Amino acid sequence: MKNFALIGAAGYIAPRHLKAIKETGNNLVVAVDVNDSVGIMDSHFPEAEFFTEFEEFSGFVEDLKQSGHKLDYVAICSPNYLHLPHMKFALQNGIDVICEKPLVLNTADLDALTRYENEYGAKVNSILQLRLHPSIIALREKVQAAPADKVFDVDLTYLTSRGKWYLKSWKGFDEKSGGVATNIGVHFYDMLHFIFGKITHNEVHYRDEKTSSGFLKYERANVRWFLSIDANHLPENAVQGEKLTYRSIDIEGEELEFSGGFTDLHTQSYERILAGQGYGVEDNRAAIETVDVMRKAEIVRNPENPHPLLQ
Ligand code: NAD
Ligand code: HP7
Repeated sequence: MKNFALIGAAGYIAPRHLKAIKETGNNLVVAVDVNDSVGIMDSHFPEAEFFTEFEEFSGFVEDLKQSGHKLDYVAICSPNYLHLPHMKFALQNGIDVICEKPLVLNTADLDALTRYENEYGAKVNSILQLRLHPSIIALREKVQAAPADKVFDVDLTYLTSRGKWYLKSWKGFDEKSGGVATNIGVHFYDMLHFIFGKITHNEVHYRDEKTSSGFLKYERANVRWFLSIDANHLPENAVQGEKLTYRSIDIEGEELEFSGGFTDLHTQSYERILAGQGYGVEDNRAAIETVDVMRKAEIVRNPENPHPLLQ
């Protein structure tokens, strides 16, 4: 049984980590969050220690280490801009990391992580759950079975509506979340790289606080993409879940809708990590570089390859 700490226990995604720790037969020793709405912990680990001050948390973790009970993993569910310092804290204590996406905001931060891994002998693992989605795996196999010189024409539409709260939270501030293409898009840029190979071209056609669109070339695909958290863009056949989403990949007229099937992917991610097969720093590089470039890119006016929703 492995011993865990959790950073960001009061947030939206933390319950999926609590569930994954429990379902993989492991133990939560301690959690920290600046917000104390963490009653959810009782459903999984009623005995766990909890702190609202990072200093108290870090003292506790260091004491455990000195008493010969070093933690095995620190799971990180804090806001994106805090991933890097929180990962450094774990690595410096020789503890492996399981960190939410985006692993870091800037490409250069990946090199810092590698330095810390080497210096302290601990490993970074990330949550790239779309790589475990059955529809995505099937598509990857289909692409790999096609003639090697086949380049697919792809339209990717990723619509996931959010209320007014989103822009008022840390997610609405570029310096904290990286903006919508980083915070939400990073999943599908990683997925596109996973399916279609190396990225060779990256242009941005539109960018505001709720919506972003552009054109990407990979070894095996040309992709017109459109991402929005604005409900006004949703089509009539959007999937009605807790709210409306529409996640679709159109490959030369054949549509793959992949709005469902997300629920257990965190537990599967943990299973892989615990088996030593986690996605590490370098697995994240392509998508982190993609969003890093997108944040700084000049907008292409009158593009040759606009996504249909932009026309
Ligand atoms: P959230 O705002 O709901 O939760 C973040 C939590 O971190 C909050 O409870 C906040 O109080 C806490 N926090 C802030 N500063 C802290 C600090 N210094 N120390 C300790 N805790 C601190 O956000 P969320 O949606 O849960 O997102 C958390 C992370 O998970 C982000 O990196 C996000 O990108 C990622 N995420 C991933 C998925 C996915 O599909 N894999 C889904 C949602 C969020
Ligand atoms: N929701 C909340 O209640 N709180 C939140 O903070 C977020 C959502 P989905 P996920 O918005 O930051 C996606 O669209 O897939 C509500 C991204 N993941 O299915 O869980 C929401 O309003 C993730 O990287 O959200 O998360 C819905 O009612 C990104 O950080 C419901 O939860 C996150 O949005 C489900 O909404 C975000 C993927 O796209 C795979």
